[in-house]
Formats: sequence, C-alpha cells, structure tokens
Amino acid sequence: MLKEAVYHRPTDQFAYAYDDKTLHIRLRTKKSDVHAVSLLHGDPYCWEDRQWQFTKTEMTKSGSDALFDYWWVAISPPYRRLRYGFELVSGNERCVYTEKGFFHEAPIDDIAYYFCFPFLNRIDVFHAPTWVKDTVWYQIFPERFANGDPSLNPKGTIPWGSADPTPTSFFGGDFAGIMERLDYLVELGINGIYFTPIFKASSNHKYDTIDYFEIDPQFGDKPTFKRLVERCHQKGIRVMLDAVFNHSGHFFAPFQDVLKHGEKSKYKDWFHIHEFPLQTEPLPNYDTFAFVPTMPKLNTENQEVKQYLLDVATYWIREFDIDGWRLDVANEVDHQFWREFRQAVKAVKQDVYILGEIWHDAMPWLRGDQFDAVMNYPFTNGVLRYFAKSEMKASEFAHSITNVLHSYPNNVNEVAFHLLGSHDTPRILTECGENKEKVKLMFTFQFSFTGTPCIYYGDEIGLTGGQDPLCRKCMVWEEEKQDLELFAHVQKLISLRRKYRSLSRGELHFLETNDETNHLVYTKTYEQETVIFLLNNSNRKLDITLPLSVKRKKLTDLWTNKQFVSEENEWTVTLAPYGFLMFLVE
Ligand code: ARE
Repeated sequence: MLKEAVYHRPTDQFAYAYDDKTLHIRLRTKKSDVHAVSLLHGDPYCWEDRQWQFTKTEMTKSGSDALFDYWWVAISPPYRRLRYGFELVSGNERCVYTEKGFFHEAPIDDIAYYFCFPFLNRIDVFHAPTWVKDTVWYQIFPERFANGDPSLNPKGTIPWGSADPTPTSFFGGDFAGIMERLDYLVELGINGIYFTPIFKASSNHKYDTIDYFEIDPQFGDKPTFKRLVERCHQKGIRVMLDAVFNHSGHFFAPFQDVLKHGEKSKYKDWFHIHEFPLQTEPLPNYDTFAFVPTMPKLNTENQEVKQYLLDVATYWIREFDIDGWRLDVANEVDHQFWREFRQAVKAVKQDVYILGEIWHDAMPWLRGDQFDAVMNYPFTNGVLRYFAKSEMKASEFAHSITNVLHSYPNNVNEVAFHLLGSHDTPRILTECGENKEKVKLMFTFQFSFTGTPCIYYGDEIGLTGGQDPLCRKCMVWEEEKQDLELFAHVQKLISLRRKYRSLSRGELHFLETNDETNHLVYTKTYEQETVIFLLNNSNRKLDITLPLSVKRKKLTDLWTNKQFVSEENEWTVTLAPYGFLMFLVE
C-alpha cells in the first residue's frame, strides 16, 4: 500500500455536512492500490471502561482519476458529532489511518488519534436555492441579442450583424429587443436568463460601470427593465444580473472625484491608490482589473464602499425582484465582503442564487458562507478538450470529470453552473472546427450532467466566432440563417432533462471509456431512475456491446421512445459518427 498517497483532511470536499443530519466523509488513495476501505466512527464521548466505542462502516469507491481512487460514505451521527478513522485493505496488508498516522490496530485508548467533525451546526451547512437544480440558463450579452428600439441606439451604432464586432462597436441591442424574443427562449425550454452587465457604463460590454443604480440608456430605463423581469417571471424565467464589484469604470463619480481632487478627495480610500497624483503611464499607479487603467479596483474593505455595494446588491433585488447575482472577477474581491454580501442579499430574498465567476478551484468560496456556485470552467475545459479539440482520450476525460466532481462536496456539485462557452471564450462551434455533430455531442453531455447548465446565446443555432470580441456577434434572427436542426437537438435535450431527473440530479458513473474507439458509456442514477448514455466521440460508426449491468432489463431509447428488452446474450448497439444513445434502464 502506498501510504504516502493516502489523504484525508476533516474539511472541505473530504468532510462536510451534506444536509442538517448527514455527513459525507471522503478518502483518497493511490489508484488501484487499496481494494477496501471502512470508516471507523463513533461519538467523541462514547466510552466504556475507558475504551472508545466505534462502529465500522464500509466505504464505497465513487470514482477514479489518473492518479487516485476516491472513497466515500454518508454518516448520520445521532448526536451530530463524530470522531473517525479509516481501515484500509490492500492485498493482504491491513492498517488503520488516523489523524496521527498509520497503525496496525485501531487505537482505542485515546480518541485524540482520530479525525474530528466536532459538531454539525445547521447554520454551517451549505444551503443553495434548490430551484437552480431545475433551471436551464441562457446567457445574454444585451448589446448583441436584439435591437427592439433603434431610438435608443448609441452614437455610431452600425446595422445589426453588418460587421464582425470590435472592442468598441455598437449594434444597439436593448431590452425591447429581448422582450420581443422571450417566446423564442420559452420555445427552446429556457427558464433562467443570465444578463451580462446592464448598468450605465461607457463600453459595449458594460463592465466599466459609471452608475450602479442606473440602467444603461442604450438598453432602456428602469420601468422597461421592471416590465422585462415581470414578463420573464410570468413565463417561468428567472433573472440573474452581473455584479461588477471588483472594479468600477473610469467615469464612476467617486473615481472622477479622486482624479479631480487627488488626496483631498473624500473618495480617495474607495480605491487602492499607491501614490498621488494618479497616473496611467507606463502603468496605473493604482490597482485595476488586469492592467486596465479604466477599471480601477474598488476597496471593498472600506466600510463606505462596502455599504454602497451592498445597497446596490439589495436594491436590484428589492425593487426589481431579480433572482440571482453573477459576481464578476469574484476571486479578487475579499472574502469578508462576500460573506457580508451573502448575508445582505439572502436577507432580502432567501433563495437568491449567488454565482461567482472563478475559473479555478473555488473551494474557499463554496463553504456555505459566500457563494452558492461558481462558473465551472474546469468542467468547460475538460469538455472542450475532449469533444471539441480531441486533445484528450476518453479515459482522460472521465478522469477530468471525476476530478471536478471530487473537488467539491456533492451538495455543491448539485447546484454547480455548467457552461460550454461564454462571452469570454471562443464559440463552441468554432472550437469544434465548425463540426456541428461535435457540438451536438457536447450539448448531450452537458445536459446529462448534474447541476445547472447554461447556453451562451446563439450557440443553439450555430453562431461562430473566435476569442472576444468575435465571440460576441449579433444574434441571428433570420430562420434561414439559423441552424434549426441544432436548435431542435438542444430543445429536445432540455425537454428530456425536464422529464428525467437523473439527468439534472444523481450520481454519474463511468462504466466504460475506450481510448481506441474514443467512446464513453456512463450512467446517471437518481433514486430509482437510471439512464445509460453511450457517446461515440469519433468520426467512425461504432458497434458497442452493452455492459452486463443492463442484461435482462427493459430499455427505453429516450431519443426515439422505442423499447427494447436486452437479450440473454451479448447485446450490441450501433452508434453513428459522433452519435449517442440514451436508454432508460428498468
Ligand atoms: C478586452 C479584451 C482583452 C483585452 C482588454 C484590454 O477581451 O483581451 O486585454 O480588453 O482592455 C471586460 C470585457 C472584455 C475586456 C475586459 C478588459 O468583457 O472584453 O477585455 O473587460 O477591458 C480573467 C479574469 C475574469 C475575466 C477575464 C476577462 O479572471 O474574471 O479575464 N472575466 C470578467 C468578465 C469579462 C470582463 C471582465 C472580467 C472585466 O467576464 O467579460 O471583461 O470586468 C484564463 C484564466 C482566467 C481569465 C481567462 C480569460 O482561463 O484562468 O482567470 O479570466 O483566461 O482571460
């Protein structure tokens, strides 16, 4: 047994409260090294004759990645407190792993050896709004979705779709246009919209805020936005806005005041200014987003700034009944601000969704005191590398997904925000070399995955484009230019996800990954429902023999609704190039 690879820490994704009564405990061991793990657990105060009394519960292997196996168990300690260790078996080697190291036998004379989950206090449990589990998001970049009121067009607006976008071009997208197109979203099956920033700002992307309490005039006004949210809610669509609290824009009044009055400005501590007078050459002498002089970083540790931003966050919920906040550059704002942000917005709307933009491991923000979820770009990267760019083999993809799932507690995974692309990444059809069959397979995987998926506007009808700003082309509304077959594919996936909860929930198990044929077989199981997925990520027709586990079962092809009973003998199915099958297994 490679003891150096055995890892547990009584926190984060290794030990957490799944709900108010249940703890999940995980352990990591070297891949294919340990073949049985049991949890030795008991109440910290449960002694008899000066000997600690523990129970032994078998743990289950929940997955493997390239290097490790992952083991887990759910425990509901009667008194909501736990001391525990692990018994590991590898071949004929058996040992006990505790916080104080490895032992041949479980020490029972002192629980100080053992890991401790001191107490399961309800207020510490990660709670996210459950409605997101049934939400399919659609990300709208308002400047490029639909121009419904040309009278609002900013100066220099060019005709809709008349040219590739540049960092400074305007095409006149607005709320009126979005309002006109809501039924298109309902037809697709969308029930959540994530708007990139809509507050008054200078640029076409609005991430350089001038006024956090005003709607940008090119989009409309507050009454129009209020009607838009009401109309969305009437159609069963939730609304999430983009909070740019890491930095403001250059023309944000407090920054303008500092530019004008320098050290005498009453706002000088609203920013991170290194020295006066302010300068932007050769680099800004104040903190900014990236090195962008027109995006001065806000000092969110300053009480006035904090109060101002918390007023912004609660204002748009209280006055316009929005349902969520996506937090821009969330990883560069201090944790204390986010803790107070969560308290403030949840006090106004208990089930508001808090989504952080973090592109890397985000465990420090997902402990229940800050975010409900993050934009799961590690998921995105794995999916793009396997399906779009063929940079990964099937087994590597399974390992990457397993690694993503074991980076967070299961209750975090259940509300995670999954995206294939966004306004910051090239279009998925472009990433797939304009092979729409690859895009369809990517969508199929995305909509079979637990969490809450998001479609970046236009991906469902085959928009193309490279890195920002080319990934922000105007939405195409002429049906003859839309890929309606792709639309229908996405629409059907959404309807299946609505009908079969094992798609939006439940455990994923990879049954087969074949690096020669590049196909995947995996199941999603939720309560009594199991769906098996077979994905052929290759340009060749493929015959696959169904795994033994589906023998003598009734299978319903969810795409065609055909029913099959798998025979005694081997049962083979044929997948088209980039084809897939999904069967309900009964
Ligand atoms: C534009 C160009 C840039 C150019 C910049 C120069 O796209 O290439 O360097 O102008 O001025 C907004 C606009 C962008 C604009 C940017 C700066 O939408 O068009 O850039 O402002 O003016 C990192 C951050 C992540 C951030 C991305 C862009 O971690 O938070 O960079 N995303 C948010 C928004 C953006 C927005 C801003 C931040 C600023 O979603 O739309 O940009 O408010 C790796 C790293 C990530 C990195 C990612 C993308 O994956 O892991 O950390 O994200 O690449 O670069």
